[in-house]
Amino acid sequence: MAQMEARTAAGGGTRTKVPTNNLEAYWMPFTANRQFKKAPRLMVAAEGMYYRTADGRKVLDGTAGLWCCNAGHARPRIVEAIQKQVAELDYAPTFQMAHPKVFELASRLVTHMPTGIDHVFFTNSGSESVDTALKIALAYQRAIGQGTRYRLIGRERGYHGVNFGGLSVGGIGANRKQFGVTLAGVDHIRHTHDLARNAFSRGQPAHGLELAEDLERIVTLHDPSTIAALIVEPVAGSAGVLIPPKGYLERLRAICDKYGILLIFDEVITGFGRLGTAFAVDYFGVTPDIVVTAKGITNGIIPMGGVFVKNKIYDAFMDAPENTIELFHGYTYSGNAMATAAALGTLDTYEEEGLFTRGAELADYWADGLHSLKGLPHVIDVRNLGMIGAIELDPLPGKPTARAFDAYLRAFETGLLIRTTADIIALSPPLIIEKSEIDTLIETLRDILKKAA
Ligand code: PXG
Repeated sequence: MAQMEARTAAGGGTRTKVPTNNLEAYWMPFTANRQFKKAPRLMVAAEGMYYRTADGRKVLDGTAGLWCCNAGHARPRIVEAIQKQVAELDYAPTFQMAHPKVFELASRLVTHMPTGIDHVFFTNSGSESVDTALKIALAYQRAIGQGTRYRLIGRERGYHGVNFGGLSVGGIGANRKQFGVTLAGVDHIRHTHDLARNAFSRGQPAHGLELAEDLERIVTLHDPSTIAALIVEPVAGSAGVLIPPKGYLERLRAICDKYGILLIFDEVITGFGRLGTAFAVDYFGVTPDIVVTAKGITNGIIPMGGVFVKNKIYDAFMDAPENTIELFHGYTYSGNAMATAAALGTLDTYEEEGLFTRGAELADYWADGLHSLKGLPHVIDVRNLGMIGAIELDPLPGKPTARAFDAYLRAFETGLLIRTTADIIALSPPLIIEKSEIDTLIETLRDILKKAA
């Protein structure tokens, strides 16, 4: 505040001091700012499965924050790790030097990856992880003498963050249309959402395996010699929880192998136990070449991401003379000491509490609860996988998104945090959720949907 007063005085202008509780200065991300600021929803505390709002209400966290607090809130191991770290070593560069714990973290993380994926590059978010993965894919193709492979292929309705690489391979029109320019040399395969054939599927839908063949169309169109990599979310999250049809990811893997295309799985939401396995690679038994992660890596507490690569990729960069910087890429906070400590505390929590597999124990109960909502007004689909759930609503005529957003507001008032995208309600509770809390979540939703606009 003192700084702000000083600046105003020095400028000699007429600006008045901004009160500390003014909501105007903060330009909120992915938010209807003016609507929000008229009736703000502010969280002031969190513990376990619950948030506490500024007006003192408890809100059950049905979304693990934004798909990230997989171990719940205020977990002691993580709190202690961060507190200890800040007092011991707050920051150390990781360019041409480092701190010991970041090696410990990398070594521990790769033990949760499939055999042959033994290296991880750290970033600070999902968006940075995606762009890092795309750059590694391009540089790898050059390193192995395949420099004509410059194209990056994504999928319609895919979400890969908001930086230019991720935006380009992403397939959500609303996220792209304000910006015009995206990367050149990008194409998209078709998405797999097909309610006509798959509505109310429990787990992976039965229909749609043939949509993987759309990659063959792209290959024919552009020629394989121009394609570096395909990036997909094993389960698309942001676009409204699109679950891959049976056999689909396996087929994508086979086509990529056939043409020397790298397969990148964006596991920013599926990673760290969301499906009842450590990663989606285990759930589906499909091993990509690169695995993109973020969010749950630190339980969402300190920004961090990790890009895991197959040994053949890492090794391809290690051919040059020893004093060469192998990859001209990195962030001031890659492997940041505080994020590293948070990640180690998070990994301790996941491992000690068996949270990577807890989702598998709860998945059937979760699916039963979700599918009991079939038949409620305007519910046109219920879908689930692991500890992910989605309820798709028929949009209000002429007012897309309004019906789901109304449900979101009423859920919040009733004490339940859900997430909506278009007219789809997405659910991804912390993996520490108890069955009784699943009951509360489902019954609260049932009440809200019964009275849907
Ligand atoms: N990839 C995927 C698959 C994601 O889900 C990102 C990349 C980008 O991560 P960062 O850390 O840069 O935001 C994401 C992020 C939602 C929602 O409600 C999902 C995300 C972010 C915010 C909201 O579905 N996913």
